[in-house]
Parts: sequence; C-alpha cells; structure tokens
Amino acid sequence: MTVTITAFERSPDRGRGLARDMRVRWALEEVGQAYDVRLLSFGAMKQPAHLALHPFGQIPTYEEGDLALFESGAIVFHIAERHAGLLPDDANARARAIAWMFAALNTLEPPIFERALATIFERDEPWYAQRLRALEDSIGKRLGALSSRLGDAEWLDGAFSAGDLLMVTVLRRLQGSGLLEDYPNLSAYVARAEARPAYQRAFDAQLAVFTAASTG
Ligand SMILES: N[C@@H](CCC(=O)N[C@@H](CS)C(=O)NCC(=O)O)C(=O)O
Repeated sequence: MTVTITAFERSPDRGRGLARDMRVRWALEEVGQAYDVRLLSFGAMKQPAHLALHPFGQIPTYEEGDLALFESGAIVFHIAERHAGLLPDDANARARAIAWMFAALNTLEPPIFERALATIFERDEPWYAQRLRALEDSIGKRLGALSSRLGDAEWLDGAFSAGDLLMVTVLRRLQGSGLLEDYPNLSAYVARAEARPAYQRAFDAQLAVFTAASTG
C-alpha cells in the first residue's frame, strides 16, 4: 500500500525537525513502512485540493488507499495500530501507552507550543516578559511532574511506544531553552530517542527537503 504524507516545501524551523511531519515520518520509519512525501507551499496548503484533505489547511496529512487523515496524533495512532512496534500487545499496557500519547499532545504540547509562538510573535509586546514567565512556569510544572514519573526509566512505560515518540517530538521544541536542561533525566530521554536509527532516518529525510529548497 502506498502511503503519502504532506510536509512543508520550506520548513520555517530551517530543518530542525520541529514541524509535525517529523513525528509521522518517525513513526513510519519505526514500523518500516515506506512513504512518499508531497511538499506544499503555505499558499497551496490553503487551496481547495489540500483543504479537502485537511480542514484547517495544515500539514501533515496522510493518504493510504482511500483513507485520508489529518492531525499528527491521529496519524501516528493509525500507524501504531496497523503495524507492530509502537503499541504493546497487552491491553492495559496499550491503554497506558495511548494515555501518554494524549498527555504529550494535550498536556505538554499546548504550553510548549504557546511559548514557541510567543517568542516569535509577541516579543515586542509590553507584556511579553510577564507572558513568557507565566508560560514557562506552567511548562516547568509539567516537566517537573514528567521528570518525577520517568525517574531512571528508559521510556515512560516499559518498552518504547508511540507515547514516547510523541512526547519526545514535543519536548524537542524546548531544546536550548534551558527549561528541558533543568531536568537531566528528560534531556537524556530525548537524546536516547534521537539516537534511534528510525529517528535519524526521519530527521535526515526532513532535513534533506530543507537543504534542497535552500540550495536549489
Ligand atoms: N494539531 C495539528 C497541528 C498541525 C499544525 O499546526 N501544522 C503546522 C505545521 S507543524 C502548519 O501546518 N502550519 C501552517 C499553518 O497553520 O498555516 C497536528 O498535530 O497535526
């Protein structure tokens, strides 16, 4: 079955792998599913052809036969359900891994993404320092709790799962901010995930798109 995903033609993160196609590429690499990529400009994302696939005109999307999906979490979940390797077989362990997927996207990602947007778009506002402090306080609380739960474990709940995959893609956005670095076990967790061959293949593939767009 051919799988096609969409990604930025020129990612604003300059190839750092922060755009959400990265988590889909990584999941596909983990399970050994080959995929094609359709690159889109910001303009093309808002055109009817893409809006038919993604109601909000964003990336990533996922097409497989007559199935079309949007929302990176739903896409990773679909990949994890269709292939072995990203969700445990045991029903309870599987439910817990899915809980970590939701935790990554629903509990951690919102303040982390808000902070990233604030540092880009709100920097010149008179209330910027106050807003940043509030967001960083809220992120710090989440990271503290996550760090306590992870402890010395390798992954969040037993074997590496789609929960870890999503959590790491969310935490990566904090690298270099000092916030993640306050928690050595979380930094090591991210580094451990980044060392996975599947991660590296996915990272290299998205970087190659940015490099080609910049030199072409
Ligand atoms: N919740 C969505 C968010 C999708 C999203 O924000 N995509 C960004 C790239 S990471 C995008 O397409 N931005 C361009 C835009 O919104 O116009 C998901 O997880 O897939």
